[in-house]
Parts: sequence; structure tokens; C-alpha cells
Amino acid sequence: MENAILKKIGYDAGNIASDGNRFLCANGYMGMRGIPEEDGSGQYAAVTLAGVYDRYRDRWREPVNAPHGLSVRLSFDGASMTPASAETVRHETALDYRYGLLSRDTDYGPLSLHSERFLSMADCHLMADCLRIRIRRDGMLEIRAGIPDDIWDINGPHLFDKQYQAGRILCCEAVTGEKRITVATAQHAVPAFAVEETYETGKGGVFRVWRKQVRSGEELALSVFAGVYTSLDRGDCKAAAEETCLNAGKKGFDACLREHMQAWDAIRDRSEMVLEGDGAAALALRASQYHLNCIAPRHAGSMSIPARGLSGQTYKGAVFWDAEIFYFPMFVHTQPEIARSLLAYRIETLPGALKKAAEYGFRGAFYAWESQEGGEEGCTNFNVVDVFTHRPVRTYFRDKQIHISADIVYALRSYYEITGDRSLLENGGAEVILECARFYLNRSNAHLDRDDVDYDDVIGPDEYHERVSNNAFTNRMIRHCLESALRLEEIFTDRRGWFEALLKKLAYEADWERLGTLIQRIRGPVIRGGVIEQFDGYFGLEDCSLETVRARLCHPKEYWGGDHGVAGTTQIIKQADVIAMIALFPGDFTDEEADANWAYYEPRTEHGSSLSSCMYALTACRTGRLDEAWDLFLRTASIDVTGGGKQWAGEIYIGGTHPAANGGAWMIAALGFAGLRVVRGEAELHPRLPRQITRLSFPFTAKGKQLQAEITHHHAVIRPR
Ligand code: IFM
Repeated sequence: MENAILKKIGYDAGNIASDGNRFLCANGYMGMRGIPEEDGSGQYAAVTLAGVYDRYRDRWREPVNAPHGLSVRLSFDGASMTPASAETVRHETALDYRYGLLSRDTDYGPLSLHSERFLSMADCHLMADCLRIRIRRDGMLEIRAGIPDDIWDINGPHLFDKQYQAGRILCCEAVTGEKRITVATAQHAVPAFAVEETYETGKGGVFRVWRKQVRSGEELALSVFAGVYTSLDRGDCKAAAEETCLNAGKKGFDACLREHMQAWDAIRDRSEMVLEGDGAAALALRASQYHLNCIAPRHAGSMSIPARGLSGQTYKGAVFWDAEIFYFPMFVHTQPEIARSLLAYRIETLPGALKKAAEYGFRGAFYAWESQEGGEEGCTNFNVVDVFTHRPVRTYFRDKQIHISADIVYALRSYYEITGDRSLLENGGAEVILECARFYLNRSNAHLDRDDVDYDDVIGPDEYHERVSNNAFTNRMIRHCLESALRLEEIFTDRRGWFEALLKKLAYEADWERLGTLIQRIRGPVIRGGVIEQFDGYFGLEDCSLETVRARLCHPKEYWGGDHGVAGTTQIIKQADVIAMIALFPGDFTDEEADANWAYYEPRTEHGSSLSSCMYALTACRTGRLDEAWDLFLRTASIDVTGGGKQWAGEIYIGGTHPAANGGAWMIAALGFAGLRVVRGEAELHPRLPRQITRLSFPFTAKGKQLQAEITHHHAVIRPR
């Protein structure tokens, strides 16, 4: 199929970190960076586990990387054959986005290696690899397949007391330092050649080794299967990992691959967009969908997705507002059970949010800005390291980015409006909304001399301006949160007794009375010539160009925000802020107002976050700036094709895949270009198709109905599937 495969010719040692992201394989339970089997921690090999975290000493808490179960290393006549060290004649990598199938071809001269591997969508604990070695010269070949000891960690190590087992099934069992979670990786190999298998266990890991005198023209095939379990999945995780790879070995690589492909077919049947008219855009859109679909937690009823997916430990593997505002729309419209899992995670972590609010002296729920398991706050007080002094910089994301709780409420309410499913609200969702609203009741700043209420000392989506007052986005989100709390009464008119009992249980009666008044009193933004002021005093900041600010940088990795950042005293912003508000509340603004704000803020936006362009694109679609929308769409959708996006915030590495941009690409195509709106379960299209697209087609669901949207420049229809 056209536009389904990402290819790269050559082994690019200088870009190995970015290639590991671009060629990622994942299945929601774990992610494996897309680098050759021979590579190790020096090339950032990693198998990142979803939802398993550990802290080593006083370093940042981050997700745990499991030992690598698909490691295969070759040597020929004593010379090691790895793309990183040997002179390769040719090396090619290809990722088939339809099936998350990663293949590579390496010509080492005396031999060539072809492999195909995948992380199973049919059994999330399984990964499999099929290798073919072609011999071009007589000589002594050694194949070592095993579980090496070297694990790439940013803030590790995380695995201790490693126990290795050699034999037909290799195994590495280890425990994490902080919570003593056992992680077991088992490996089984099925060679299609008859050579004695020997084993080596030692400091470097556990390996099976075959040594064979080979002749030119010979071909050797080998399948390798690995099973991964942790004690969070099952008490006997070692036995489960062994069983997984043993059963896969019995079934064979082709049968496992078939099951995996069927699972992907089912996923794509529910979510795949088809874009015609521009090949590069079609590939980028497919890439976005692959990257978001492959990290969705299908194995868990209550789990969310970290900001860098399963591509490694960047951003501490934490869940940000990215989940509710950027990934949620694709899932709720295509696979609502995943949207439900993202929100169930927030319901489950409500105790963490209550605790965080209490730590700051407030009642209600203040969710973690960087949420780890149990809702624990991963964001530190010093989240950036200064490139000049090498000292940690005090940042206020954790304390002041209070819009996070309202973002969660925004998604909870959309889930109900789009799916018509009230059960999430009945099972903890209503409580989350009420507790978030309570937090904003407490966090507001009332005045003796005025009626209106401020939200002082906050940070909006534009993180370069810290500790500002009345960020327009934040205030609007808070209003929506309070309105959503009041709306619960209407949603539960037929369950009045239940709802009143809930208010009673939460001791909410007095707070309930205050909600309506606060909604009326929240300060609205200052508007000048139709342009909304991002926060109090923003218009008074230096109004200079992006180029001027960029020219003031003294170091390429310098952080633009905070007390001393180059952007702080200017109107240059990091990412969509007022424009994000307009995109989330389109009904509040006329097209003219939306356009005036777009025209003002776009040139002042660095787009330093991959979350930015999609919000601008959505508004550009609405106001008919279709060429601009198209460029922003390409920028958003192609980020994990090109390996783009910022890699550094000060001295902190922030590279990885970009699920928020992946979700953003879906939003631009479905909500922007097709103009999909689901209002009380009824779907409508208001297309704004850029001239570059000749046809756009995609499946979606609305109140349980399976539908298909078809848009060309001549017609736009929704039909049942
Ligand atoms: O959530 C974002 C934030 O808005 C900007 N910095 C990166 C975070 C994770 O993607």
C-alpha cells in the first residue's frame, strides 16, 4: 500500500536517538526503540514499560526500562558485526505503519542480515523477531541471542538483584529499587539450523550461543521470542514470561505475526483516516495515527499515556494535560474505551489530587502537572537546568499550572456529551468534577473593593511567562469546570437521590451554593481591538519579533522561560494559549474575533512545543486561512516522521515521540478540515478542505453509532458503517 512505510537508508550514528523514536514499535504495554538488534545502551536501546515507575536515590522518578529480550549479536571470523562498529556496505530500516512491523537489512560484506520484528498487539507481553543471515564468504559465524545486562536509563539504574537463568528459555528476573516490583524478561529462540546451542551467563547478561563454520551461499534463519511481565501483572511473572515466549515458539513466528496483524486491522478499521491528494501528507497522517494507536493502553481499564509515549523515559514518563486535550479527541471519536481508560486513570488518581491541593493549603482536587502512578506528582520544583551555570532553575509548572484540573473536567464532560455514556460520571467522574470545582472555589482571589474574582499567580499553556494573573485560557477553563459541576444536577435529574447523597458525602452543600456566583464573578479578559490579552499586563511587555528574541540567545539549548529567559519580558510566547482557548470554546467567538487573535498571536508564537501548531491550525481552518492551516497540519503530522520537535529544555533532554502532536493531526483533519461536530450524539460536517486534499475519509463513533465521514471538494457525507 502506498504511503504506509517509513524508510531510511544508512546507519546514522549521529541521529540514533531520533531514529529510535521514529522507528518505535509499541503495543500499549511496552515500547521498544527502533534500533538494530545488535545495539545496546550506548545507542539508547530501551524497552519502556507503561505505568511502572522507580526512583533511584534522589534522582527523578521515571518509568522502568525492562531488559532487552530481542538482542542478537553476530561475529564473523572473530570480528564483531554491529552497524555501530563495523563498516557496513548497506543498511536500511523500514517501519510499516499499518502493522508496526520493523524490518532492517544490513550488508556487512561477508554476510547480510535481514530481520522483521514486532511487539504483539494480540498479546501485549510478547515481542517477536525473525532473522535471516545470508553468508557470502566461508568462515566461522557466531550468533549470540540473549538478554544483555546493559539497560539505558536517564536517571537509573532501576533494576537490582538480577537473577539470570540459562537453558532453553533464558530469563532475567530483577526488582526495582523503590517499590520492589519484579520485572521478568524471558527469551526463547527457534533456529532453523542444527548447531549445538551453548549458554553463557555472567556480568554481561545471559546468552545462547551458536558457533558454526559456514560456507558462502548458506542461509540461516532464526526466530526469537521474548515475554515480559511484572509483578504488577501477575505474582508469578517469571513463569508467565516464560510461558509467553514458549507458546509463541510453538506457534511459530508467522502465526504470531498473523494474529498481530489481525489485531492491527481491527484497530485501523475503527480509526484509520485516508487522505488523498498529497503523498507526503498521507504518510505523515498515517504515521501520527500509528504512533498514537501503538501506545494506547488497550490492556488496562485505567491507564493514561505519557507525554513521550513509550519511546523512553523523557519527561519522567509522566501524564500531562496532553492526554485530555490532545489525545482524548481521537480516542473518544474512534475508540471510546481508550478515552474511558485515560479518564478512569484520573478518577483512580483523585486521592493524589486531593493530597496535592491540601499540600498547597486548598480543598478540592489539584491534579499533578506531571502525573505518575497513583497520581503522584513527578514535576519537581527545579525542572530545568541552566546551560550557563549548570544549576537547576526554580520553575513553577507544578505549583501554578492550575488549569490541569479543569482540563480533566473538560474531557470528562466531552466524554459524556460525545458517547452519551453516563457510567463514567456515576463511577467517580462526578466526584472528580465536584472536587476540581471545589479547588477553584478555594484558589480564587476575591477583593474587598471589587466584585470580580481573579486567579492570580498562575501559569497558562505558554510556560515562558510564569506567575501571571488572569490568564485568559485558565480563567475560561475554570468557568467551564464550574459550569460542568452545576450541569451534573441536570445530567442526574433522574437520579436525584443519588446525586444529593453524593453532595452530602462530599460535604458539598455550602460549596454548591457558591458555584453559580463564582461563575458570574470570574474576571473576563481585557480585549483591545478585538485581541484578547493573554494575561494581565501582557500588552505592556516588549513587543518585538521572534527573530529579535532568538538573536538574543547566547546558547542553542538555552531555556527561553523563567526569571531570566529571553522570552519572559517580551510578548513572545511558547505555544498556543489564547488560541487554544478559542479552539476549545469556538462558540464563544465570532470568526472575526478568532481571526483577529490568530493574526496577532501567531507571529508572536515560537511553537516551541509540539502542542502549539494544531491549535493554530484548528482556528485557521475555521477562519478560512487554509494555506496556513495546511502548513501547520504538515508540521504537526510529520513530527515523528522527520524526528523534529525540540530536543532540549536547558540541559534536560526532552526528545521522544510526540503523542500530543499525533492527536493534534487527527484533530486538524477531523475537526478542522472535515469540520466534524458531535452535538448531543448527532454528527455534522462543516468541511474546510485545503486545496491539496482531494478526498478525506475516516470512521468515527457518536453515541455508539459506527459512522464514516467522506469529504471531497464536491460533497461531504456521513454514512453508517
Ligand atoms: O504539556 C506540555 C506542555 O504544555 C509544554 N511542555 C511539554 C509538556 C509535555 O508535552
